[in-house]
Order: sequence, then C-alpha cells, then structure tokens
Amino acid sequence: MKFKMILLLFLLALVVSTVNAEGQQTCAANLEAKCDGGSSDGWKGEFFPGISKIKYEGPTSKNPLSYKWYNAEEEILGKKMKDWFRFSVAFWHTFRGTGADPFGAPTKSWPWEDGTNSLAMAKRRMRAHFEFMDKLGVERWCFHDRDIAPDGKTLMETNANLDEVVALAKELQEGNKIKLLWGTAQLFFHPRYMHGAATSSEVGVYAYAAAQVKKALEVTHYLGGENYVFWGGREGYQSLLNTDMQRELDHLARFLKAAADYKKKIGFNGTLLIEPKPQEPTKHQYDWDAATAYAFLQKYGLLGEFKLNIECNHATLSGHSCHHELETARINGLLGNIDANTGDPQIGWDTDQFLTDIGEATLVMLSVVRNGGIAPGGFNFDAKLRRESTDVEDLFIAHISGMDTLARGLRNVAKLTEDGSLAELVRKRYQSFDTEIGALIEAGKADFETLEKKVMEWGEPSVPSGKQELAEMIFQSAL
Ligand code: XUL
Ligand code: CO
Repeated sequence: MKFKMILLLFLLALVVSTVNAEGQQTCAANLEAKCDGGSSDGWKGEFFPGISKIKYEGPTSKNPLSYKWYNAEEEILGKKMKDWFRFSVAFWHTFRGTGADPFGAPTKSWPWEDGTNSLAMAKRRMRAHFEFMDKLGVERWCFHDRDIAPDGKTLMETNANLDEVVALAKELQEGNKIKLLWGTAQLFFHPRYMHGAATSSEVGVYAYAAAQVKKALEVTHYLGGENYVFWGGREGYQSLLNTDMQRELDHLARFLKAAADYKKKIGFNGTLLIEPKPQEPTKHQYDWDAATAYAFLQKYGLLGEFKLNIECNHATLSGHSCHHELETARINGLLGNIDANTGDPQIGWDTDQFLTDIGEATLVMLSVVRNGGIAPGGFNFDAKLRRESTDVEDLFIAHISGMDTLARGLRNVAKLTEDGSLAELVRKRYQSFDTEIGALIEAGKADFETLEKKVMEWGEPSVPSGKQELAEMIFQSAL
C-alpha cells in the first residue's frame, strides 16, 4: 500500500514537472500573485556581461565566440551572406527551453530567470532575448504567442498580457534594428487542444483556436512580421477508429481560408506558411511532408495563399532528406522559409539539434541558391541546446556553430557553381530531350502514335551511365 502511494506520488510529480518544464506556459496555481506581474521587470545591467559582440575572425580563429565562416557583409554569388540567410533566433528554444525531458527535471537555470511565468519575468526575458540577438548579430526572431507572454484566466486577460509584452518587443525591435521573421500561435500545449485545434472534434475548441490565431496575426502584423507560420502539432490523429478524417481535413481547410481572409482584412502582407511534420506529438500529422501539404493546398484551392516552412528534422522524420523536402517545395513554388536544424541518425524523434553537418548544409544551400534565396523567409534556428549543455555561453556557441555551418554550405555551393561540372553533368544527362522530339514531348505535343513511329525508326535506344559516383565525387570535392 505504502509502495503504491509512493509510486502514485512519484508519477504525479513526474507529470507536473513534465508539464511545467515542457513550456512553462501556464501560471502555476501557487504563483498566481506573481503571475499578475508588475510594470518593472527588476533587472539592471547586461544579461550576458562577459560576452561582447560576436565578430568574424576567419577560419583560422580558435575563439569559440567568433564567426569563422559567416561574414555577414561579404558578397557571395551576388548577395551579401546576411541576405542569403536572414538568420533568426527562435524565442521558444533559446529563452523557454529548460532542458527538461519526459524523464528528468529542467537542467538550465539562466541567471535572469526567477522561476515564475509572470508578466514581469516575460518582459525581463524579452530584454535578455534582444541583447542576445544584438550580441550575436542576428537581425530576426520568431515566437509563439504563449512563449512570450503568460496565459491569463480568460482570453481577454491573455490577450492583454500579450499586448503588454508585444509593446515592449516593438520598442526593443526599433532600438536594436531587429525584425520579426514570423509569429505563430501555440495551438498544442494547452489541454483544450488535446484533440487538435482546427481539427478538434469540439466546435468550441475550433472557435477558440480561431480567436487565438486572429490575435496572433494581429500582433505579428503590429510587429512588422514578414511571415506567419501554421504548425499543426495536434492537427492529426492517434487512431482512425475514432476519427472522421475527411471532416477534420475539411475543417482545417476552412480554418486556413479564414486565416488568409483575415490577413487581407487587416492589411497584413506577410507570407502565410505551413510547416509540415509527419508525427509527434500526434501519431499522424495531416501536413505529413511537403508533397502532402501541396496536395492539400491544391485540393482546397489554397495554392497562392500559402507557402511552406521546411524544417530539416521534420524532413528526416518523414523519411526524406531535408534536400528532398526543399526541392519539392522549390519546384512547386512553395519554398517560403527554413527551420534550420537537424536530427540524430540514431534517434527516431525530433531532437531539434543545431545543424553542424557540412554536407547537409551544402545540399540545403544548393536548393536555396537555385531558388534565388528565400526572402521574405529566412533561416530560423528551431534548435535547442542539449539537456547537458548548461552554460549561458553555450547559447551563443550553438548559434555561431549553426551559422558557420550554413555559411560553409553557401561557400561550397559557390565553389560548385564556379566549377560548373556538376551542373554540366546534369545538363548532359538530359540532353537527349534537347532535340526536336524532346521539345515536342516537353510541350505536350507528342502523342503515342508519333512516339511509336520514332521507335520503329530508331530501334533500341542507347542508355548511358547515370554517373552518380562522379556526381558524388564532384560534390565531395567542394566540401
Ligand atoms: C515543432 C516545431 C514548432 C514550429 C512552430 O516541431 O517545429 O516549433 O516551428 O510552431
Ligand atoms: Co519548426
């Protein structure tokens, strides 16, 4: 009996710490008083006193707090590096990530945190965030509504909390020449969204989600956001036995159409982006991958209203490479933004690590360069420190390393472009279509009778080597 009691208490503690640690988005009951906050956030001086502005020192530098490959103002392939990347810090990972996982408590205790989810704490955290970006030299950021401001007891109170923090963010943006890459609504943390938001079986939840997105679009617009993201974390199912998939997808389409209409109504010109992910937290998420999202947009007449935000770790979860997802988005005119991160080849879930693989970064940049860049999108570091990385300077090192890796990717693409042999290999591979009959086929003017006649005339076609190993050799030589 005693053992059962201890086990019950242990499980209860685990659930409470997991819920708090995952996001700390809800005011804990015992902190009610502090949740009301005060107007002053009670923090004086710098948040990162030992760290000065991060500078480019070149590849020979041994200083971990310097850029070795990312040189913001340097021109590569006709554009400044900073304009190719338009890097962004993800507020949720960098300033709300605690290191907690389903098996363990938070590991990070940043000096500016007071353990509450109060409004005063939200403001102090926002000031720390802007100092971080300024020192890093990153000019953009992204947020979820509930990362930056605490929930109130009613939607009205929650919106008022958000307005207060957003007003401070606007002031800090102007003072630091920092822009908002995108905003989004957090439609997955609160228990009301357990069956989904736009795809919930409950009409009240659908309506609540709509009200939340309405407000998130308004504040994103107010902050001059360049994009707005829809990641449907709980828009999916755990079992088809209790799910009306057709009805849920229809609801999702109605919801997105209403969002596109509201965007126009308030004069917001940012791009609306759908972020595909195959699963986690649901067993199946409706925006499985870029091709699924494309088919959905096409079916519901939403092409032209939305583009895609491709996240590398989501790509690998769906069984594709990041390069595949980027190319699928690119060739369909849907490449809108990149959530720059990577997964772990031995782990099956969304580890959200900073991308440090130079080969992968080069493939990513091949797509971006072919696309002519991704503005008004950018590279948002939807990536977090490992649980065991607990120094404040690790936040800087992680971003520097991610930026340097992508910068190396861009430099490698410049080498490949200058060399030209990879493009030439691909051109040659398809040159049989650069003929009269090839042109007819590509123009949709070659019927089967014409082609049969050609085969009678030509006989057996010649089939040359695909030269994959040569392509790989050329690619490797640029790394
Ligand atoms: C979750 C994820 C989200 C979205 C924004 O896997 O990537 O953080 O980027 O909601
Ligand atoms: Co993401």
